[in-house]
Amino acid sequence: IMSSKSELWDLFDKHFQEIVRELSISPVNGGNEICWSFERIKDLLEYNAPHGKRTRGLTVVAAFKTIAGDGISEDEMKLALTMGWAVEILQASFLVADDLMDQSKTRRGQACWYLNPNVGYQAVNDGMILETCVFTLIRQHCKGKAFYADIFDLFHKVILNTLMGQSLDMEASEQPTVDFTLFTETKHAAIIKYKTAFYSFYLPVAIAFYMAGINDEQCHTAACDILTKIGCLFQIQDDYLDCYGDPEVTGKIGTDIEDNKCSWLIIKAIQLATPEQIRILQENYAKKDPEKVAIVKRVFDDINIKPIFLKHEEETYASICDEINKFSDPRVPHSIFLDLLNKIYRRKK
Ligand code: GPP
Ligand code: MG
Ligand code: MG
Ligand code: MG
Repeated sequence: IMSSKSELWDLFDKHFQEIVRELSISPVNGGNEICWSFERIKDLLEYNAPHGKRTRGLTVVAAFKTIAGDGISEDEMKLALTMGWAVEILQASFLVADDLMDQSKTRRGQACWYLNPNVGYQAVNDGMILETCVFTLIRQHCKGKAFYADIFDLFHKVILNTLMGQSLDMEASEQPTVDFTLFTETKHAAIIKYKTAFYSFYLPVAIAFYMAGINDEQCHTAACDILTKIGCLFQIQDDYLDCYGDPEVTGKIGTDIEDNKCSWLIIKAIQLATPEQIRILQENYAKKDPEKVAIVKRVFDDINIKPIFLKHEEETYASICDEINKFSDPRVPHSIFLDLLNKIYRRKK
């Protein structure tokens, strides 16, 4: 039916209003005495769900179309759009909580949700409300279908992985002192895989697989392996953009240096720095002072971290391409992986 990417975007965009309507009507969720509270969900959703790149949500729809082929019904298409929004709303729930934890200022070009005067720490509850919206959508739209249990379990497992990854990210950064011995490549690899890769790359494709009847462990494991590798590259880019991205383009202002994050840049810097540079990093990392942040960035520049990142990105891209070429399952065209990889390669936002 649709061919161009912008048509899919428009269709996805239009579907959001239906999602908002459904989730903010109290009879679906509970009694009328609490309806004012459900009206608030409308604001919560509209502020936090639709302003991103929508890569994750659109991936559900695009992957489902690719696997299921031209024979998909209008109902199936609608369900794919709904599940796409479920993933975008899950992402919104993570971001609302993450921005509070990271003390960020902006997200997607607007103030972080928790910074709104009538929100504050209520953002904790709002993040959890958004998460339950995901399960409302799954229940309302998938109950009774063959893949209901698989999709339900999938979300549950992926959310757990993400929370464990976020926990590791926070554990490393909430140290009272700067201790670079805690920042190892192994720990960084675990953090990025768990906090980002599963929900951002495996989840959307796995939903499409289940909807299309692909539920064997072998195929899911093989796809998950490739998709989490794409996800790790994506988070390494995110770490890089935190320092070198243009906030006008990314829509967010970096906080990793201030927050004592175990990010790809500091891991590389520790590996390449001279003892004197290590001393400077130790003295200036994890401080809210903009001058100290600038000193850390200067050390990054001095070790030429930009070209090192670009080389890493290029090599990782090539190695993931190799892995995709080795994937062989007649039900799953390589374009599902390649489109995603090409979409993120050399991204600026
Ligand atoms: C990215 O970390 C990971 C997430 C936003 C998901 C984990 C959040 C939970 C609450 C489980 P990040 O802090 O580097 O992202 P960003 O740079 O977008 O703030
Ligand atoms: Mg953050
Ligand atoms: Mg974070
Ligand atoms: Mg980041």
